[in-house]
Amino acid sequence: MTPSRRLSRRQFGTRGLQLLGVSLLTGCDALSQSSWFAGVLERAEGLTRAVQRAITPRLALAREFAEADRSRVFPGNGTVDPSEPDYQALASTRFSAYRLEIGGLVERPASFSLAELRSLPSRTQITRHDCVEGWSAIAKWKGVRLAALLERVGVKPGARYVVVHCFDALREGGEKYYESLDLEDALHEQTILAYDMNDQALPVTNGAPLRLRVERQLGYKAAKYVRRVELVERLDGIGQGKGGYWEDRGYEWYAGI
Ligand SMILES: Nc1nc2c(c(=O)[nH]1)N[C@H]1C(S)=C(S)[C@@H](COP(=O)(O)O)O[C@H]1N2
Ligand SMILES: [Mo]
Repeated sequence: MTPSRRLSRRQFGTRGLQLLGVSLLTGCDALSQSSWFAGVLERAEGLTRAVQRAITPRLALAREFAEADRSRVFPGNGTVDPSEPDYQALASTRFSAYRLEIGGLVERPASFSLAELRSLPSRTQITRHDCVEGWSAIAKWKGVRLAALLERVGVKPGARYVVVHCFDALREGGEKYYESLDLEDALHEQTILAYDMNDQALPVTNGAPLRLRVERQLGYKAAKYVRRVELVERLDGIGQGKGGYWEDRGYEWYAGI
């Protein structure tokens, strides 16, 4: 085959994968659980990520909005009230005993109360949340910059991903929600662990007391009910190995918008 024919075939393949990527956005559990579909997603994903990073500068910010753009209603999705007893106990005293743990490949494993988190460098941003199921909503988020936290504990050489472990399981007794970012997204200016939403303490529906905001990716990356942050070299030992609760069920790991 001549090089130019090979190229056009590859371009055709790219189109096809993009179309499949778009079909994922309509969200369908049965489809996303098929292993054939998961394989297609895996191949499409590297492409989405490479394309996004080629066309947007490394540190590009996601769009920020004005106060007036905020949605009057911001839905809750997935878990909206964790039933786990340890979470319920913390919630019953308005999270006064909550501590965020940070461990794994860090120099100084630590834990932080909400007051301590509030005293660290913060960021406030009004951004749009895009859920894979097809809805979007705009809210104002304030939280500690993940970069500031990582600076506190010191990232060990060899650490490549930040894993966020949550309190909730979507089904009773099921696997707990978790998500992961690479260090580039973890250190991004808009990546925060938010404790306020629209100038109020984050409500339980939307992830109290602390949720991730990672604004250049789809909503399922924005883990709610964060319990623990872990620095790791590889993702294959976490959950079922794909780097997130929904990734383990076929969604893309890099969910660039
Ligand atoms: N811990 C946890 N985080 C989660 C989820 C969840 O079920 N549990 N759902 C995800 C999905 S799919 C979306 S769209 C958003 C929903 O956030 P919201 O409830 O604030 O709208 O949270 C994400 N983070
Ligand atoms: Mo979502």
